[in-house]
Amino acid sequence: MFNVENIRKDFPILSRKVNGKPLVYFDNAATSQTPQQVIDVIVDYYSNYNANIHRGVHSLSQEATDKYEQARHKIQKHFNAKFAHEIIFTSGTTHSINLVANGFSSILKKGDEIIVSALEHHSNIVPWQMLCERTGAILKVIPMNLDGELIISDYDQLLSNKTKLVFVNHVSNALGTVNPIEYIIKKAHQVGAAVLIDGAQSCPHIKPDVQALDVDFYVASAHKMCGPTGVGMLYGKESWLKKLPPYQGGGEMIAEVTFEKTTYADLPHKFEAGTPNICGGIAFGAAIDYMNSIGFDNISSYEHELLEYATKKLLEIEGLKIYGISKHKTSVISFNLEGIHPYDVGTILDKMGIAVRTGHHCAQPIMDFYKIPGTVRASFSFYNTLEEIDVLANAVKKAQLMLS
Ligand code: 7TS
Repeated sequence: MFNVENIRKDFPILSRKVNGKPLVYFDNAATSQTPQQVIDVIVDYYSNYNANIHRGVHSLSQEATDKYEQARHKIQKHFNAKFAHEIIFTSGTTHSINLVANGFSSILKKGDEIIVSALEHHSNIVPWQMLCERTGAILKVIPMNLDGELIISDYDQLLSNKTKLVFVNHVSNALGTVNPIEYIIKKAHQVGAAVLIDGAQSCPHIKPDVQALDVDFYVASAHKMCGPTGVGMLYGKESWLKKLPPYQGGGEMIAEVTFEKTTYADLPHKFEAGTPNICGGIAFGAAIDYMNSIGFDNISSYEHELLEYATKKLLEIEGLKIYGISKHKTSVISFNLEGIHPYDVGTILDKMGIAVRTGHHCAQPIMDFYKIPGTVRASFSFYNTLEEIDVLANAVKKAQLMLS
């Protein structure tokens, strides 16, 4: 049974104070908090079996290797990948996207087209612009509407036999919109294009099935799913991962090295040069176990309740505008108070112990679309409560009084 008070006991940080007030942590889209179960795994690693992996014959190295590879299998199972070697450990979503973008340097030709959406985080824009500069490929953009949704009929128009790759996020970090990725993937495949889905903001709320989606690449970061920072994953279909060249050269990614020629290791090691974030990978597996023990159905229905309640409470405040009002949303509310800069609101909320993000959220094109400098973003997780939303709504009212 889902019991938020019991769940909160798993998160030591939630009982601390900030600026003399109980912490209300509403910056979950930036990074999630870490439960004791994951902290224990990190402490256990450094206390009991810290060793480099895939190389030592000694017992500690074997133990660390086994745990790291078990984590890969947990991630495979969670995302329903066909093979464990289709899961590449990376340092996070940004690294995963750059790995794929770099690989496509040797595939794209001048005049090929690639499609992005207007709702992206900078990390799913800039690597592709860099790819276009290197190859002469052309970047096309699926536009958005005022509700913060993609205009899908325009996507249909952009697709052609020149399209080689489509990359969109599953969920927008700035607005919380859930994009129709099933349709986007199906349509891209009809013209022979590959699809990368940025799952950084979906994976904390939704359990994606990469085989059912038939997606070519799916990427995520552990730190948004109750895991540590500095680790994430790239899922790639085996056929694509075999086709892409390695991203970085170094130890562990080779089969044989001579000064004349080097051959590369099989998947997944071909993409995992150097000593990885071993503890992070193992803790990522533990974070996935933790989230599954709560259950993604429970998580999404409870977070939906938080979203509905917060939307209602915040809209009671005169002069408050919410950006992103799609029916298909995760628990993110981006808003502004009329005539007041979001940064000022965020600063006052912090004084009251409430953590939100303010600014452009690394999604400047969305802010440009709305002609605003940024928003205040409150993003909720399954360990937040309705009472905390009351605290937020009251604090926003106070901020409005103080600032207007
Ligand atoms: N893609 C999306 C959709 C994101 O929300 C983020 C991070 C990234 C990629 C990059 O992930 P990283 O783990 O490699 O940094 N988003 C945010 C955010 O919304 N606030 O802080 C970080």
